[in-house]
Amino acid sequence: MKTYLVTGGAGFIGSNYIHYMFRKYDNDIRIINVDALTYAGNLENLKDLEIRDNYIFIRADITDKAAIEKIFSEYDIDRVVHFAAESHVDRSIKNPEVFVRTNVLGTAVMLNCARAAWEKPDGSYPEGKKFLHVSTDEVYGSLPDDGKSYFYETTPYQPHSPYSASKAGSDMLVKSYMDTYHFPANITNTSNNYGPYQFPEKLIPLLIHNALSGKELPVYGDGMNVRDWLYVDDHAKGIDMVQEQGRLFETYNIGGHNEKRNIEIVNLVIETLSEELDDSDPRKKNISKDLIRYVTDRKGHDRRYAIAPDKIKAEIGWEPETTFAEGIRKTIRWYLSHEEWMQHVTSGNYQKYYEDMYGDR
Ligand code: NAD
Ligand code: TDX
Repeated sequence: MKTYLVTGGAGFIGSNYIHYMFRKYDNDIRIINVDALTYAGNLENLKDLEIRDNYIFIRADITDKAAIEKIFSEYDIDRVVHFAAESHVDRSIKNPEVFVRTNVLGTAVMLNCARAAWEKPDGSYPEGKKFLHVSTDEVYGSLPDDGKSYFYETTPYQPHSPYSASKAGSDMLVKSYMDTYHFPANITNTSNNYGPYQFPEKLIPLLIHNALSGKELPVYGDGMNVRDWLYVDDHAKGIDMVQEQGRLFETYNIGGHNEKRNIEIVNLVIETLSEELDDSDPRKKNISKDLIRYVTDRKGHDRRYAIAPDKIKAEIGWEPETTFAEGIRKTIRWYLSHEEWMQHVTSGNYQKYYEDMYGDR
């Protein structure tokens, strides 16, 4: 039985990945989820897994070297899947330091502890020990709005936001461990994910939450920025396939040629929500394009992201399975049937966050 150490497993992608892995491997794996439970970490996402003997949650900060060392000494870890990060670009513009701390220092601690636990005296590593670093396409910077240029694994790094700069720093550290210590790792750079359990600071759940509450839908700038959307389960599958079938030391871009302008997303969310709500639902009458409000643009707003997933397709055979029309409907249905989840995450501090972020836009 393989033992996985998953960092950031209480967040959006991490929790979807853990669910995916138990659906796929059931009792053939053990997962240790290490998460500091910041505002973005939510154990409600994993509630149904608590009865499992092969699921362990440990609350720890990845920058806490002693805590991470202890986990490696107590468990014989085969796989690390490293999600834990500060992940929201707007927050990074307001408060960059915490991004450097968690994303750069935290990754250094994870790498160091894994290396200390795994490396043999001759500098080699036991068969089967693998570290996968989950990163973003934002490290590559912004593409021209031409609909035909793409991010490849060989595209030079040109991050613009403090978030993407900190992720680029973490990627470079992983690369340095591979080059210097022959450390057994992979990096995945992925486009915008969407799906269940995403915190409503990110575009799609924010739109769903605001529309259902009859609140304005803030669109940054001209709404024509392009993002390349990937359903989170397809990402989870890609991560597992890279770790099991990919070549060690390689980077793989994960994305599915699903480019949309932000305003298209806004319109699609409005249309799909209207279709999904019963005519008798009082929220339905508020949901219309009248809610759209163009607001001050994000500073340094990258114009276009688009991944070329050629390498992962050719080498590993991964392709996304969920079309955007299908994925957005599934996502909206999930939020409509998890109103309590949304209420819990939007009470308290979320109100203050929203006021700070959008109050003066
Ligand atoms: P998220 O913000 O939803 O979750 C992050 C998780 O990390 C939370 O559970 C949080 O509690 C935990 N965490 C934060 N700081 C920590 C610390 N110091 N120690 C331990 N745990 C800590 O993020 P997400 O959207 O699920 O993203 C996961 C990873 O995927 C990140 O590395 C992100 O850069 C990357 N990524 C995200 C997207 C996306 O569209 N969301 C796309 C590409 C890559
Ligand atoms: O209120 C909003 N209005 C708006 O127009 C918000 C929150 C966003 N936007 C725009 C900004 C972006 O062009 O929508 C687009 C998507 O924004 P986010 O959901 O904040 O995602 P993005 O900045 O593209 O970054 C996401 O994808 C890459 C994740 O948050 C990152 O963690 C990941 O690395």
